[in-house]
Formats: sequence, structure tokens, C-alpha cells
Amino acid sequence: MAGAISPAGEIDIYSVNGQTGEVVRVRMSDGSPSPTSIENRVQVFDPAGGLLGAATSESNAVLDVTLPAAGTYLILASDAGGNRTGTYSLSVELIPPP
Ligand SMILES: [Ca+2]
Repeated sequence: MAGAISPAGEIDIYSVNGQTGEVVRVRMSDGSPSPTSIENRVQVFDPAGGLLGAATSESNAVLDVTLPAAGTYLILASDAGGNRTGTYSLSVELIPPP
């Protein structure tokens, strides 16, 4: 899916329903290493609001989080510095436990 950080400092929130032991794989990419483009940051929060994992990358941030329980998890996408704007693509994949 496509998203945009605008105005600066915006945080986009997505949700995913997962089961115990599933891995949620999140990729956020703005496709640009330019220091004036957004620095991709993704974070995953559990249903109680606890931070489970985060990844930051100038071009392509990838994060794998194993879900400790069934529930609705929040995925936050933002610019790491909070001072740039731009578009990005986000993919969310649920990988079943082995
Ligand atoms: Ca970038």
C-alpha cells in the first residue's frame, strides 16, 4: 500500500490481526537514499501498547516481529527525524509459525 508523510512529523497508523507465533514482516520503503527524503521508520506495538520492535532505514526498513499472543497489533510508519515529508510504500506480511 502507498502512504505519505505530510505534514512533517505525521505518523501513519496501520493495524493487523495476528495469531500466537505468527511473524509479522513489515517493509517500509521510500525508494530514495537522498538525505532530503524521509528516513523510513516502522514500529510494531502489541495490543497493550508495548513496543515489540522497530527498524529505521534511509531507503528500506524491514522488521520481523514474532507475535506473543493473538490480537490486534499496531504498525506505525513515520520519518525517523520527524522533519521531512514524502511518500513511501508499506507492505505487511503475516508468516505462519513453522
Ligand atoms: Ca529515504
